Amino acid sequence: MSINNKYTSEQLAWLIRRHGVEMTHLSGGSHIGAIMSVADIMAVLYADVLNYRADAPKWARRDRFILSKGHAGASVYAALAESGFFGVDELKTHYQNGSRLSGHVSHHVPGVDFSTGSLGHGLSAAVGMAYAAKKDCKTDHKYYVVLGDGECDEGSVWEAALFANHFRLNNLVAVVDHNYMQSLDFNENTLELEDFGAKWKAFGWNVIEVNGNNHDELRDAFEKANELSIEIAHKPTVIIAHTIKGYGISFMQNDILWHYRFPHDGWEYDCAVNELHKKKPDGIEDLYTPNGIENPKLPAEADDIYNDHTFSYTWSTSYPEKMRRVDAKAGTNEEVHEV
Ligand SMILES: Cc1ncc(C[n+]2csc(CCOP(=O)(O)OP(=O)(O)O)c2C)c(N)n1
Ligand SMILES: [Mg+2]
Repeated sequence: MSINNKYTSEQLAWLIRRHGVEMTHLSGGSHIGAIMSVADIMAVLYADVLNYRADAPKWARRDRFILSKGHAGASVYAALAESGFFGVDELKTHYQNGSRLSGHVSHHVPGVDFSTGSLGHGLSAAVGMAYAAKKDCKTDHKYYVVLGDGECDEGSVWEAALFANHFRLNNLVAVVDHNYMQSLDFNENTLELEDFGAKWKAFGWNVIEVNGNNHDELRDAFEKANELSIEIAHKPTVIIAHTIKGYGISFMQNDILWHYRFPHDGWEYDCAVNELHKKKPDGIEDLYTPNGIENPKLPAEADDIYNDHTFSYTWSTSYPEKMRRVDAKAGTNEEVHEV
């Protein structure tokens, strides 16, 4: 059973993924890969970690949450709607003219504390809020922020990290969705990040590394973050959540194409929906296609599926072979984490 939600985290993660497919499909909006990658983190947060009241979004004791990788806004909108902050039907308006559910995260939406989308700002904002709460001796809530790993190319992230350690912000937990990719390429072909955990450690943070598509590991990590923030010199904690971009739909996994591409009418939408239906947990309903799609269009021989669309794939020698994850078809999270 979940702690804070009528859904378990597994149910909520499925719903976030299903809404994510529909919302990007209907709007022709981007970032489905980023939504799928972060869905499990969002689900565990809203089912088991964050303290909130859907009927009172500004409740003073709520845990504050910032999705700093605001391009995955559909994931937080879906989590909020399914947690009771507003009606699930409204999700269909995402990215449409006049909708408050803008493509990137908007604070006009109930349950959202800070607008994001321009990368590199969420941690700084959370650090400022956490610092203010400490100064005001408010210890009845915490501050959570989820960043992208490519986002950590932004210098402001590291200035905020320095500040958080210096002021011993043990009321702050950052999670990095470490999917090894950003918008056009692997991180390592853009700006080298590794040894990522060592970098956070050097900035003074407690560091926990987990499989970010595994709910038990995530739950344990959040629990451990609570313990560490008190035990270890009152430091902030970062959870480095190793994920797969596009996780949950085989032809989207580890394929940079799906950062910007949306599931088009035809086999892309049909296969995405049917793949999700094969793993649908009991006790939840699919609002859009309750029984999946009966006669799904399948990709034809000539369709561009399972190809690697990362332009640097053929020339990069710096990226470890196992990290390339080119075999999205066979890839599972477990295999990837053998590295
Ligand atoms: C300041 C800024 N520069 C560029 C962009 C365009 N942009 C949107 S998503 C993205 C890649 C983000 O990669 P990452 O943080 O790893 O997130 P992921 O999609 O992999 O979860 C970029 C560069 C932006 N939103 N903000
Ligand atoms: Mg990334």
